Amino acid sequence: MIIKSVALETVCGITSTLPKNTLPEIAFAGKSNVGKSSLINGLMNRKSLARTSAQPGKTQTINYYNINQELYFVDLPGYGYANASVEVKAKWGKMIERYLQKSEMLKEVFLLIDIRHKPGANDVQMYDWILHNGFRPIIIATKLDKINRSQIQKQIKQIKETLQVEPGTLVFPYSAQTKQGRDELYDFIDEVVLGKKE
Ligand SMILES: Nc1nc2c(ncn2[C@@H]2O[C@H](COP(=O)(O)OP(=O)(O)O)[C@@H](O)[C@H]2O)c(=O)[nH]1
Ligand SMILES: [Mg+2]
Repeated sequence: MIIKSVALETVCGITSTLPKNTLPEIAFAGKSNVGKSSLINGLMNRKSLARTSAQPGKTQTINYYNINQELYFVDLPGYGYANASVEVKAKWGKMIERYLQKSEMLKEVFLLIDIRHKPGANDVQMYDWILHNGFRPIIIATKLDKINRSQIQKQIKQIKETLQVEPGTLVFPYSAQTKQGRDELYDFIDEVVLGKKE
């Protein structure tokens, strides 16, 4: 995949109607601070179009990035930040649920997990939620540069076991710092989402 154009096309608030897109969508979900914005920026080849860590959890919006007029990257609001109120959490839940249920062009959902840590209860819940809405979550294990090479397989195994993933579930390790793993993600998007062969 070669990035020719990117644009933040739609920002959806809590109550806004979701856009009726005609291009395929790929969604990115994960805990706040897991590296979602950094991954999206990395994939888009932009330093900061997707905002990184300004005020985690402040903006509860769904952001649609139009990539090459070919597909959308959809940045879902993060979860799990410590001081979110019950009200904010409930709104978040409704918003994600609506997105997963109503998005007719949604093809794949990526779930980001920090490669250093055992997934938490929130992550397990998100995984199950994606699954129950008819998608097979694809795991991206972020912050790959923060662990030793010798730890990678052990950490991936822990992630798979904790989430109790379906057999054959794909796990892509990724580093926003070195961009390691990016080509594998581009290939996956090309082949599975866009149906292109090399
Ligand atoms: N070393 C390293 N830091 C990362 C990586 N990805 C994200 N970060 C850092 O982790 C913090 C949170 O990243 P961000 O992309 O804003 O996370 P988000 O809340 O999930 O969107 C920022 O300080 C990033 O620079 C990575 O792959 N490696
Ligand atoms: Mg972010």
